Order: sequence, then C-alpha cells, then structure tokens
Amino acid sequence: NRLSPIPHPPTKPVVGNMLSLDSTAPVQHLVKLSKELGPIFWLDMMGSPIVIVSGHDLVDELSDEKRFDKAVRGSLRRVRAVGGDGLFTADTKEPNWSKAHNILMQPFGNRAMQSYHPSMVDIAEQLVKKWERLNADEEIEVVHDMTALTLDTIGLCGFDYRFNSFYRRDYHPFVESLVRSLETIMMTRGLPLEGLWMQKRRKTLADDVGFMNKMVDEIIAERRGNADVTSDKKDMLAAMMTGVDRATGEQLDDVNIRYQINTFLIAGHETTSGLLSCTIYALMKHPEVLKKAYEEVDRVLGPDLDARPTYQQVTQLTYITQCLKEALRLWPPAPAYGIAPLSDETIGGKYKLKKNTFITVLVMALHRDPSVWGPKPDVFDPENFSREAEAKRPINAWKPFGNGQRACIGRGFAMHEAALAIGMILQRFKLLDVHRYQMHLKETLTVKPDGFRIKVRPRDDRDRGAFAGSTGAVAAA
Ligand code: HEM
Ligand code: LEH
Repeated sequence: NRLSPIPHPPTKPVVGNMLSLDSTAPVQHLVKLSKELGPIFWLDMMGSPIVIVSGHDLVDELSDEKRFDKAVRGSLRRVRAVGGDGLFTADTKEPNWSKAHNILMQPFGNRAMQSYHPSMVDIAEQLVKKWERLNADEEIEVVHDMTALTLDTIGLCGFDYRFNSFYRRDYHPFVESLVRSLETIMMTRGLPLEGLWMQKRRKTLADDVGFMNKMVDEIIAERRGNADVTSDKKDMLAAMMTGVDRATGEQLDDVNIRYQINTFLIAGHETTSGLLSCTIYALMKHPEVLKKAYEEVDRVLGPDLDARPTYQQVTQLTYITQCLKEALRLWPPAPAYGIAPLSDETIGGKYKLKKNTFITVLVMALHRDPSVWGPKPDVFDPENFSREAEAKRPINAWKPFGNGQRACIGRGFAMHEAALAIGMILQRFKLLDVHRYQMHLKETLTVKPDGFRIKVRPRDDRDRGAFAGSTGAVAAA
C-alpha cells in the first residue's frame, strides 16, 4: 500500500472508516483520533483516502504553496451549491479565482476597513442597546446575538442591506435559507453518492438556493439600474461592480458577484460569531484576563458611553486582540482546511503522498501541538500572543485563517469587527456566568459554543473608577 507507513485505524469492509466517524462532531472526533494515532494518519473513505495532519513540523511543510494547493473537495465541494465559483469555493486554477482575488484585495484592505467602521459601530450599538434594555431576569443567547451582529455587519458593509436581525425574533428569510442549506450540506458530509441524498432535502436545497440567488441578483440589478447610487456607495458591492482585474483587464460578471456575496454571508454568519462567543466565554472564565481587558477598554475607549469608538481606538485594543487570537487558537471557528499535493510527494522525510491525495490540515489539533505551545496547550493564555511570544514562535503554528494566497481575505474585517464588539461590550457590562457553562462545541461547517447563555449587568462607576484610577489614565483626553 502506497500509504502504508502512515498510521491508520482499523477499517470495515466496503465502507472503510466512513461510518466510524462521528457525524455530528467529525472534527472533534478527528482531534481525538490524532491524539491516539499521532501527527499524521489516514482514513479510508470508501476507497478514497483522506490524510489527516496535525503536527506542526508536517503542517509547516504542507504550507509550501509550490508543492501543495487548496483542494475544494469533501464538504467544501458541496458548499459550491451556494458559493459557486466565489473566492472561497473556487479552485485556484479557475479564472474567476485570480480575477476576484485581485479585484477584492481593495475592498478588504486597510483603507476600506476605515470606511466600513461607522457601519460596524452602527450594528454594534444595536447589540449593546439590546443588552442595556434587558430585564434582570432575562438571559442572553450568546451565539444568537453574535450571529445577528456579524450578519448585519456584513450585510451593511457588503452591500448596504439591513437584515435588521435585532428587530426580529427569528433570522431574516435569507438567513433561514442559508442555514438550512448548510445543514443539508453538512448532513451529507462524507457521503460520496449524490443518489443517496434524501429526495425532500434535495428539493428544499434547490428551493433555498433559488431563493437566495434571486434576492441577491435583485440587489445587484437594482444597483446596476441606479447610477447615482453606484457612484456614492463605498460598500463591497460597489467595489465588485467597478473593479478591474489588473492582470486581465476584465471585470467580474454579475453571476460571480452573486456568488461572492453568498460567500461573504456564509463567512459573515458562520465564523466571526463563533470567535466572539468563544472570546466572551474565555474572558468570563478568566477573571485576571478580564481585569486586564477592562483596564485596556477604560484606558483606550474611556468611560463616555455616548462617544462612538473611532477606527484608531479599535486598533489600539491590543490586549483584546491578543485575547481574540488566543480564542482563535483554542477554538478555531474554521477548524480544518483541505489541500492536495501538486505532484507525488514525500513529507517528514518518510510519508509518501501521491499527487492529488486529499489532505485535511486539522487546525484544531495543530493549535494544541505541545512541541509549539508547551506542556499545557489547552490553557487559555493571551500571553501566547504578546509581541515577544509571537516573535519567538515558529511560522505556520497558528493557522486559523488558512494558508498563503488562499488564506482568508476577510481576516482584517473579522478582527476589526470583533475587537470593536468586545470593546463596546466590556465598556458597558459585567458578564455573569449564571449557568456555570462549560464549553461544548457544536459543529456545523464551523465550530461554535452550543447552548451558551449568560446574563449581563451594567458596570457601575465604581468598577470603572477602580481600573481608570489604578492605571492613572485620562481616558477622555
Ligand atoms: C477563506 C477563516 C471571516 C471571507 C478562509 C479560510 C479560512 C477562513 C480558514 C481558508 C479556507 C480554506 O483554505 O479552505 C475565517 C475565520 C473568520 C473568517 C476564522 C472569522 C473569524 C471571514 C469573513 C469574510 C471571509 C468575515 C468575508 C466577509 C473569506 C473568503 C475566503 C476565506 C472570501 C476565500 C479566500 C480565497 O481563497 O481567495 N477563511 N474566515 N472570511 N474567507 Fe474567511
Ligand atoms: O473537507 C475537508 N475535510 C473533510 C473532513 C471530514 C473527514 C471531517 C470533509 O469532508 O469535511 C476539509 C475541511 C473543510 C472544512 C471547511 C470549514 C471552513 C469553514 C469556514 C466557513 C466560513 N468562512 C468562509 C470563509 N471564511 C470563513
């Protein structure tokens, strides 16, 4: 067997390892297997192998883009039903990948972030206003509210659309369709035979995708029909409709723009909300970390709750950014990514991989490799992202946003949005762990805390004074 030196759990006839993978929590199951089988192992998915890699040395080698490229296979291939040849689900070789990559650099760059900032504040204010108006007996569904925040933020910054999630009990119909589609896609994870899908689910999927496409196509058509609007809007849609790829001189067509928007909505609703929820969890469980975070917020944002945070102030929330990065380490919302060798390969000096073999980089396990993170890799410690610690760390040990040219284009957007939201929350609230919640990850395409509920109380001036006084900061100056 060409994969014989790579460890491998026992298989069943015909199905191989397929049915032995926990379908509700496949990633966490793989993490467990990696503890038993080591930094590299392979599974037999009905005749086709998947190689699972989680050791830092090996991932470092796999990060060489001259030898390995993103593979849109497995569940990601299924996401093409919604994302089409948008950036996230396009093969690197597809013409629309490099075209959109070049055009979208600008609307995801630093300068563009400054123009989205007021819209981000608009939505974050809706969140904190909702929390300020809760009665003492009312709890917060953390993931629900964080998803409302991230969805509404990408809707407004992306294409000037308000989902108004804070004004409804359920999500917007578009989001209901999106969630149902991703659910169907995940239910069939690992099943290679399209014919085995449940008939009804397939029909619903087609209906949902049709509904989403129609809504987004209408938004695009309306913008095309209104020259005045195009000229003054500075959202991502405007950039996609006017941007020209320097390499080809071409523009994106409207079907591809639709797929990009679908993709931003998948990304906006699935990942940043998980990051925010996990960060709140970690802060609540670590009083000494929370205290430093409050001190930073009081120093940088100050006590005036009516003054909106500026873009510059958010960039100064460096300790909160360390907390976000540490949350991305322990609970990477996108817990794995798929790649394949461009030619026959040998890695680690001894593991043979044939060209095109599907490899899953198990980020969730990589992020707890003791050879990088020390003997207690499971402990939440923002000092892992102090400037000194980051400078000392080997490259390719922390990959929550993927690798190289196929890494997340929304990274800056997500981090700014998240730092702003945590900043505005800590400026106003005490976090109450009323259920003594213990982290339990629910897997969809991403991972998020399941059933995480808290209460909040307004911070009183005494809390604030204690921190502001002790640092001697003049917050308003
Ligand atoms: C790609 C993670 C937020 C848009 C990726 C990849 C990861 C990732 C791991 C690489 C996937 C792969 O290799 O298959 C995250 C995380 C986020 C986040 C952890 C939040 C904390 C966002 C947001 C957007 C976005 C907010 C857009 C609004 C994209 C796009 C790609 C991508 C378009 C594909 C890039 C390409 O291949 O050219 N993301 N993402 N992401 N992400 Fe994100
Ligand atoms: O497909 C992959 N792996 C297999 C693993 C299986 C055996 C458990 C599979 O079939 O799933 C590779 C990993 C794909 C997981 C993709 C998760 C990415 C989630 C990000 C969505 C949101 N987003 C989009 C852009 N930025 C954020």
